[in-house]
Amino acid sequence: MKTREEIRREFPILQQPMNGKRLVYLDSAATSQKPLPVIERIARYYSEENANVHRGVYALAGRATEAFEGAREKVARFIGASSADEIVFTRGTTEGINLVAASLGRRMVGEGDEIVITPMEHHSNLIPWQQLALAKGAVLKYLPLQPDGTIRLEDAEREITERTKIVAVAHVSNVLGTVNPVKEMARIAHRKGALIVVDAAQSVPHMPVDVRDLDCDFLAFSGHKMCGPTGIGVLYGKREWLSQMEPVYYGGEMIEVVELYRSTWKEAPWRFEGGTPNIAGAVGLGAAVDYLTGVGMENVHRWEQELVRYALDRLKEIPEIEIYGPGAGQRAGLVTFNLRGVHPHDVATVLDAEGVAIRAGHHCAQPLMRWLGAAATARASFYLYNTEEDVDALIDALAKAKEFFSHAIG
Ligand code: C6P
Repeated sequence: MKTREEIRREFPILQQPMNGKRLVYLDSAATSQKPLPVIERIARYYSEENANVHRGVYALAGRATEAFEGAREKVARFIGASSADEIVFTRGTTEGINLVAASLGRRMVGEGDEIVITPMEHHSNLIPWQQLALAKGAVLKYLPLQPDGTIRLEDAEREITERTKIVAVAHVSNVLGTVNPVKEMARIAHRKGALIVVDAAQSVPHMPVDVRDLDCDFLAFSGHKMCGPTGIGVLYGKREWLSQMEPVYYGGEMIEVVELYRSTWKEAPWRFEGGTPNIAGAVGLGAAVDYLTGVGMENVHRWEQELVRYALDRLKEIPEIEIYGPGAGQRAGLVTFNLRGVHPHDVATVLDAEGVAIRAGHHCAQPLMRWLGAAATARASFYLYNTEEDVDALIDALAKAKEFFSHAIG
């Protein structure tokens, strides 16, 4: 097994100093850094394989198609899908969820039907359902949040009813770090005749995820948060759903026969991939999957759990810090917090001067910010290349911020 330092060395960007300090990158929930094998694979694609896919009859086009479809198979294996046909390449989580809402959602949700979500959803898994409910006269229901930022299955049992058509939930909250019981929620949804859409943007990169074990109907995630490039993501969908869904984007690549006044579509997943896809992105994502599989997702998860426990412990050394979200047992590898009396942007600016990169803002979860009673928060998020030394650097920098803003903290 590779050591933490060996892994860190595989990420070229982390080798450079930042503001004269060792770069401590604690914003992987926003986007992860990329290891050399992924960067090299994308370069090799453009150096040796680049052509458009699915249409060329020449050898180079065959190579590009093989690389592209090979990546689809890698992704399918990575998340335990039954077959590569259940993997739709998208631009990212946002596009995947919008696709389900715009295609299946528009068809199956009617007036008075219910869509059940939670207040901890990222805007990407909130607005598509909100707008669908508005367009259809459907009821958007929110499961209540407990004070520690978790949801209870008994509430799901009560709120998901025979009128519920869709349950949409984050596997892991990007703000609270809460790991939601999606497997149990899938069981409840199915028992009531609803389907479940899982926003896995913050889970697939960090823990083993098996879609057949979860028994979710759809699951969306982004390549750029899991060591892959930006602009590529995945929508997993059970074949029984994908095969009956209408396309959302019309154009090249997705058709079977086009006549003057009607057209027919390719099978899923290609019918959802209108236009030239992000071929290099998919190939890079395939390389990211290989890389993470090489490290082992169990190892990634275990390491992040250790780091987050360590961070939660050390943050207690600064009593002026308020931490949001559940305890270490039900929390993924991120910590959201505020330094009392100080705007998180100011905290992040002081940390930046120390080479520590964290995110500050509303994290695309404005309803959740209102629930927390905070205009914004700071967030440190961990990945496989972070070390305890990084957490120590965070704590040291926070101690400096506390010192610097002591007048405001009082
Ligand atoms: N969250 C964060 O810093 P895209 O932008 O489509 O790759 O992913 C959207 C998305 C959806 N769901 C969850 C739970 C997410 O965390 C994100 C992205 C980033 O928290 C950017 S706001």
